[in-house]
Amino acid sequence: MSKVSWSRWMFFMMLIFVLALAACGDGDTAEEESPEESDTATEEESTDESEDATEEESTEESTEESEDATEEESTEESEDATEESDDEGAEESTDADEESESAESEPRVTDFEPAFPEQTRAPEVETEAELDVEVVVEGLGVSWGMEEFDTDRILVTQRDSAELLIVDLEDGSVSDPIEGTPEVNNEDQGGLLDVTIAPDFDESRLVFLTFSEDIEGGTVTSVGKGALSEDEASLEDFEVIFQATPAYDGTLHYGGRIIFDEEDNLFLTTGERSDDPIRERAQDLDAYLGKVIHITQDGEPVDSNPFIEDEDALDGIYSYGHRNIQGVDFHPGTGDLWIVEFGPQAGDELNIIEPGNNYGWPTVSYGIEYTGELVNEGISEHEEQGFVEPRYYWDPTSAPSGMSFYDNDAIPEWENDLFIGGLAPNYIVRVVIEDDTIVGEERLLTEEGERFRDILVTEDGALIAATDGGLIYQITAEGEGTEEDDE
Ligand SMILES: [Ca+2]
Repeated sequence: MSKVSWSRWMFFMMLIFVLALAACGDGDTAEEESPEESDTATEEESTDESEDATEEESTEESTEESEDATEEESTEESEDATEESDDEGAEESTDADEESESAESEPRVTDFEPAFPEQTRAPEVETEAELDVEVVVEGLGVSWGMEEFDTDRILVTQRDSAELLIVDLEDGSVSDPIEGTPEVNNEDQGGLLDVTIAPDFDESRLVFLTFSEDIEGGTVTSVGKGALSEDEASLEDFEVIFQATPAYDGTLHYGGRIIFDEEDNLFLTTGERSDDPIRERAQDLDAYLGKVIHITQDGEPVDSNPFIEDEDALDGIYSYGHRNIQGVDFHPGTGDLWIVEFGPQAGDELNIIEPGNNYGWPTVSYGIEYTGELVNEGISEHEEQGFVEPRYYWDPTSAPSGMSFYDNDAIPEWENDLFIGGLAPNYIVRVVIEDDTIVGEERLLTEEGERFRDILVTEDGALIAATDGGLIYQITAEGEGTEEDDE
């Protein structure tokens, strides 16, 4: 061995030694720092983006920007987390394995333990049927609510312009705005919200709308009704039948979904108006904020409501302790009323609604504040504190919006599954339920990059999804929609 090659050999040996030292150091640091790191990341994400980002869309631009930021950061986080857990040995890699089976691949935002194993991160499932995904309409605004009132023809609300439109799913045509709709406050999350039709629509022609309304003292979530004229050009004799008081000087968390029950009464969902301390009113029975409300078609409390005998409580209240309920539907198998409510940072909840129950917000939550601070004192357990446990929660957020059970057999494997629009992350969530337990989760249309605002299942079994970007998607089993063209 020559002198030159000997010194080269020594040099490489030294290099390897130094690198090995550096690697050990990294490993230790990573292990110690990982909790802190994730806290910091959480705080960073939340402070600026939080409210603007995931949920509160003050302006379209800032929303898009901050969502992108959130996505980028969380992708980086998850890569870091994966690397760390590779280095860290047995305990961590078990966690990683568990997570890889779930539809959720991003790391948790919180350290909370679920009350039961199936309460979060259900195993990933995959639709076997080949699907046709078609954009039927484009160029609309934020389409907040939809209702099929005639075969393949749907009423669609435009949140910001407060227009009510008729969309024909067969030819993609869009009507002129229907006259006679209410004045709304369309700042931030406000505007024309949900739409449904009376069970006797064929005779009464009654259309029910929810919207955010300016009244003395601020804004409220309101319900009104009017009759669709025979020529479908106007809503006649529109009148407000219910206002979810008290008014509040804010423009966030209106809730606003409505659905008819089998007795032809309405369930209305509200929000707790977001800010601290007004949000505390979700726990109060003398306020309609953060509630499920049960009213007749004239806006009167339903006789059987749980607090009708309680002199200190509002008679329309059906359940309470909710944050911002953005989706509602009846389970086709059990007949139970399910809702999805938007959590703070993580902690979005799927709940089964029973009369008189308290769902815990803002006393308990599986999420944390957008600032990264704990909610209340950071109590996640609901049942131990006397509240109803959510059937399921998301951590990190699925940013849930409108939802619909698949009450149809056109795609047999979807029967009785629940579909929920995701705003940020942008996808449709499919939830598989057995005996009120979530046993599977799937994310659909993840590549579209659209914020999915509402979901509708047509009589024919098409899954319709409306987006904030002005699109309406129609999803069918392959061949269903275009059978004649194909053969
Ligand atoms: Ca809760």
